[in-house]
Amino acid sequence: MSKMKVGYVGIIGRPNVGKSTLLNYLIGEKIAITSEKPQTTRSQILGIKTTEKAQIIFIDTPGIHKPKHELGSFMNKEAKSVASGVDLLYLIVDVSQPFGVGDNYVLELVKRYKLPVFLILNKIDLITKDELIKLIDDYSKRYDFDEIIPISAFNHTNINRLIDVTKDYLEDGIKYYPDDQVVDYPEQFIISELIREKILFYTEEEIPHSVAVVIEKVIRKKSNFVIYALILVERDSQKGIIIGKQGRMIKQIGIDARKDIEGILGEKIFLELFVRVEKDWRNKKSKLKQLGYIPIEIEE
Ligand SMILES: Nc1nc2c(ncn2[C@@H]2O[C@H](COP(=O)(O)OP(=O)(O)OP(=O)(O)O)[C@@H](O)[C@H]2O)c(=O)[nH]1
Ligand SMILES: [Mg+2]
Repeated sequence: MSKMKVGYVGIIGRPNVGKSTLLNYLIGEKIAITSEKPQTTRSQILGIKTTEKAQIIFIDTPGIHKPKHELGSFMNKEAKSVASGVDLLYLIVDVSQPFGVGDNYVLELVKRYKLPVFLILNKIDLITKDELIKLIDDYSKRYDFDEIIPISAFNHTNINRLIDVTKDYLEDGIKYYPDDQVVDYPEQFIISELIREKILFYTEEEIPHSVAVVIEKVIRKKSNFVIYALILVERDSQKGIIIGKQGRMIKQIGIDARKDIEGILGEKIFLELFVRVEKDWRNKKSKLKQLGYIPIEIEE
């Protein structure tokens, strides 16, 4: 068998810096949802990239933030625990945002892991060359990063270089996954995530974060799939907003989600959406577990 570079890369950073956008481009498929709103990703998402000479397993994580409820605490644990199983970390930052307390928190965390760290300066399409040079200078004083790589996940700038340099940090080994496998999650996961993505897109303020989506039933019919999904919200008022005037909002969410889900499944589907109020679900541990947000215990 020919030699291959094989290894795990953890993608870590604050919310909204472009971690999932980068993951999708690295893998070449939409395997994680993205949005303009922070705290989109809620759990680790594994993406497998296999080429002739390498298999790199990327693990996207929720953005690290100050948690306001149990779901937020779960998301932070999920992010931090990635460090225990990877060979290399990508610390992603958004160059269009000033360095602040939150950035410092994540940086201090990453320093403790004793792993090689690539500082990835994302969204360079939003700043000038001079600004970028200054940022690289500032960041190299903060920590001795193994690599500093400016990219635009959105415009696909410099990603090939990122992949090339990554391979240099991986050991020769044997593939963990078959060549055609790109994710390790069940199809139901991405179906529920795509519905949540449309809700994130169409709603504002607290609503995007107060929503969870559960796939209740999938029925295989001769000419299509029928998918029944339940949207959980925390309050009656939120239920009203998701449904919208004369049901217009939920209809639109359904239309958009259906298109994306059909793209992924490669088949026609019929999507039935329901909304239910589940008071304060983000603070209920048993409910979180039921929804698949199962905390990983990590030793500090
Ligand atoms: N201009 C610009 N926008 C970008 C770039 N990369 C990502 N974005 C945008 O940044 C926003 C956040 O992207 P995500 O990939 O969802 O960010 P994330 O880090 O996964 O966020 P969380 O899951 O909340 O932690 C989206 O609106 C993206 O389109 C980039 O290189 N340039
Ligand atoms: Mg994300």
